[in-house]
Amino acid sequence: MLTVPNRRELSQPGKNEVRILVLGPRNVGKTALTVRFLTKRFIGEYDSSQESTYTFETSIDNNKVSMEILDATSPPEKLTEKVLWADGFLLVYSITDVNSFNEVVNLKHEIVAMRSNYRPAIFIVGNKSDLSCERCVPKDFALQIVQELNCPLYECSASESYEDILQVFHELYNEAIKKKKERRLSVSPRPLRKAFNKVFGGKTPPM
Ligand SMILES: Nc1nc2c(ncn2[C@@H]2O[C@H](COP(=O)(O)OP(=O)(O)O)[C@@H](O)[C@H]2O)c(=O)[nH]1
Ligand SMILES: [Mg+2]
Repeated sequence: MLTVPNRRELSQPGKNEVRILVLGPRNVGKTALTVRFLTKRFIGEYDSSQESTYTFETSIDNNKVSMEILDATSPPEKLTEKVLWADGFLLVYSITDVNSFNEVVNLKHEIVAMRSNYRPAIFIVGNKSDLSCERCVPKDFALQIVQELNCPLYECSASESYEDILQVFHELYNEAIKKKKERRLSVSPRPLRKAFNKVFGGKTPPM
C-alpha cells in the first residue's frame, strides 16, 4: 500500500513502524531512490522543490512492517526537528560528485551530535553507480572514510536496479527496529528500579 499524503505533521511512531529520513545534497537521486523503492519504477525527472512523506506497508522476513519515509528537500527545512523524528537515516551522495560525499560525511557528524543520547541507524548510500565513467568517489576511498564513521556504505543505481535499493531499505528497517527495541529495553526498567528503591530504600529486596 502506498499513500502519498501532502505535507503534514510528523507522526507519532507505531510499534512496528520505522521512520526513515532520506537526506543529502541536491541532485544526488534521493527522490529517485525513494520512488524506486516505493513503486519499483525510475521516472527520470522529479520535483525537487517539495518534500514528501510516504507511508508504506510491506513484508520483511514474513513480518508485516510499516515505514514512514520522508524525502527531504536540499537543504532541508527544520533539520533538527526531522533528525529527532527519525529512527533511521539514508544519507545519499552521488558517486559522480565528490562534494556530495563530503557533505554527507558532515551530515553524519551533525546527526550524531543532535542525537547524542541515542545512536540511530545511519546508512550511507552512493547513488548513480551506473555512471562508472564519471565516477569521482572511488569505492575504496569511500569505504575507508565510512568505516571510521562506523556506519555501513552501499552503492546503487536508482536508474538501473530495484533489488539493491530494496535491500538497502530492508536492512535499514531491520537495523532501526533493532535499535528501537534496544532503546525501549534500556529505558523501561527505570520505573521498576524506582519502585523498588521506594519500597526497599535502595536495599536488595528480600527473596
Ligand atoms: N544516471 C543516473 N541518474 C540518476 C540516478 N538517480 C537519479 N538520477 C538523476 O539525477 C537527477 C536528480 O535526481 P533526484 O532524485 O531528483 O535527486 P534529489 O535532488 O537528490 O532528490 C535526475 O535527473 C535523475 O534522473 C541514477 O541512479 N543514475
Ligand atoms: Mg528530490
